[in-house]
This record gives sequence, structure tokens and C-alpha cells, in this order.
Amino acid sequence: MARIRLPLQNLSRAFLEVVEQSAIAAARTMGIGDREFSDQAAVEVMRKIMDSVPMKGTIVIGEGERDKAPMLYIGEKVGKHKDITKGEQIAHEVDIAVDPLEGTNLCATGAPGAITVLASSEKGGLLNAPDCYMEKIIVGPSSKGVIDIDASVKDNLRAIARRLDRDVENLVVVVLDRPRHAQLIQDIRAAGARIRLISDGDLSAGISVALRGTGVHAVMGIGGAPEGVLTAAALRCLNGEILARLVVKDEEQAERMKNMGIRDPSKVYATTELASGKNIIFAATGVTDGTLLKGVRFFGDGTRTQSLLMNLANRHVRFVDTVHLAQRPDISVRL
Ligand code: VTB
Repeated sequence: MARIRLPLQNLSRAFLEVVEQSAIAAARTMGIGDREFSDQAAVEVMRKIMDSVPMKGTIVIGEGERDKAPMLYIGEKVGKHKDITKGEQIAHEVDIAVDPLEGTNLCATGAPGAITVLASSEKGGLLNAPDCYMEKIIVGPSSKGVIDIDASVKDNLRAIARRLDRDVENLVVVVLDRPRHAQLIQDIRAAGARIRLISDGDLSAGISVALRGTGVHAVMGIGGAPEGVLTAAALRCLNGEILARLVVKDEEQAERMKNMGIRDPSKVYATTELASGKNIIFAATGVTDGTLLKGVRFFGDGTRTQSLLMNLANRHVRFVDTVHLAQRPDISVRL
């Protein structure tokens, strides 16, 4: 029986299409004030396009548990070759993590920073994190190796500042604006750093800290665990670092973690433990304008999207500006 072999670049290109199309669908719902509707728009298109991708994929991070999410649930098989049996095993058996619309509220209110996200790796290369909270500290390449999740905020900020050759006063730390972060915010202020409070979107913030010129230098605090794994996948491609620890809310979550094979819930995860894969591909498209990516622009004759497409194996970081033209022969493209 013939084995189907495809170059990995094909997957990158296909994933780009997945995040672009889901961003366009979500952006159409911008500002209508219904976060679930926006999310659903992104999920449906992401699921549909994903099924045209030549792969046998398994969702390891998605919209939730099988019984709670109708689409893109954990364990769902996706891709054009999802039904292929073992005998005709294909080259691209991949694990997939998605956040079809990171920042559903942002999209629903037209606020900056909503993105669509997909990461993939060879089997087993992305942590199957439960849908719980995660304590995180995220830095860019220059501060790799100097942070410690158990050190004081002040010590971490001093170490980051030293590596960035500046005073703590010149650092900007991104923190999710939540009551649970009152003490953290106080500690950052006491240390002298500046703060950017965000209402949602610690994933795009985490990617931003690994890119020079974005003006943000660290992300600290508690956000979603799935977002933490996706952040790690991006940081592998950008040489950044995340240290993280799952936050166990109650007995039910503790039980769930045990069932997922997490033996020590207090373990500190490094970037390479959250996203251990060798063949990581990361794709994200802006939905609303943000620090990281421009949002989708509808210009009548077509649509323009901006995406980040990264491939760990070939060390490519691509910023992709795509013009999706309407089907008319007389349309011009602006530079
Ligand atoms: C973060 C953020 C997400 O959830 O992970 C956050 O990145 C954490 O959850 O965009 P709470 O909202 O419960 O604090 C989001 O804000 C939404 O999923």
C-alpha cells in the first residue's frame, strides 16, 4: 500500500490558511457583543479548513472536553487523512493545539489583540494540559535562564533588567487585569517596573515579549493552561522562555489531572516540557489590531490579513501579509 508523504512546508502553508480563514470569519463578527458567537464563527471555519489539510491530526488542546465541546474537542481526529487506518500509515501524524479565537471578548467588543492560533507537532510534542489555570512567567531570548518562578517578583525583574541592560524602571510587565493579581501588581509596582494591564489575551502578550520592539518585557501571573502550552510552542520558535505551574482549583480538577497522567500537579514546567516537539509549527492571524499583529481589514474588493507563521525545524519566522482578493478581474492591490 502506498504511503502518503508530504513535505512539512506543505503543512505550514495549510495551517496558515486555517488561521487566516478563521480570523476572517471571526472578524466579521467584531463588535457584535456576543463572545460565544464570535468563537463559534472561528471554530467552525477552523474545523472545516483543517479537514482539507493533508494530515492525520489529533486535537490535544482545543475547545474543551468531548462532552462539552461539539467541535475541536480534545481527542478529536482532524485532517484529510483522519480516517486512514494503520496499514496505510501516513507521514504526517500530528498533534494539534488550537485556540480558535484567543480573546473572544476582545473580538466581541472590537478591542485590540484578538488572534486565531494553531500549533502542531509530531505526536507527543505538546503537553496535554487540562483546561485549568496556570501560573506563568514569560520572557524573551535575552532573559532566558535567569528567571525562577519561585523567586520574588523583585528578584525576577532585577534579573530581566540586567539582561536587557536597563533599570527595572524601564521594564514593562504584562499582567491580566484580574482581582487574583492584586498582590502581584503591588509587587511589580513596588519593584519599580511599569505595568500593562490587559483584559484578555496572555497568549499574544507572551509571544510579544519574545519579539524585540514590542515594548513589553515579561508576562507574569495566572492565565489559562491551554494558552500556556500554545505560548510555549511559539516561544520554542522564538527562543523565548516560559516557566509554568498548573493551578489546581478543587478535587475534581485534581482527579482530572491524575487521569491525564499528571503525577505531580505542583511541578514547574519549562518551555521544552510544555512544548517538547522537534517539528513545531505555529500559526496565528490577527483578528483585531494588536501589538503583535494587525487585524483583518475588509476593503470591499477583498480582505487583508496579517499572520505569524513559524517553523521550528527550519528556523523560519514569517510575518505574512496576505491579500485575499474577491473573484473579480478588475481588482487592484495596494502595496
Ligand atoms: C487568559 C487569557 C484568555 O482567559 O488565559 C484568561 O489569555 C484566563 O482566564 O484570553 P480568566 O478569564 O478566567 O481569568 C482569557 O482571558 C479568555 O480565555
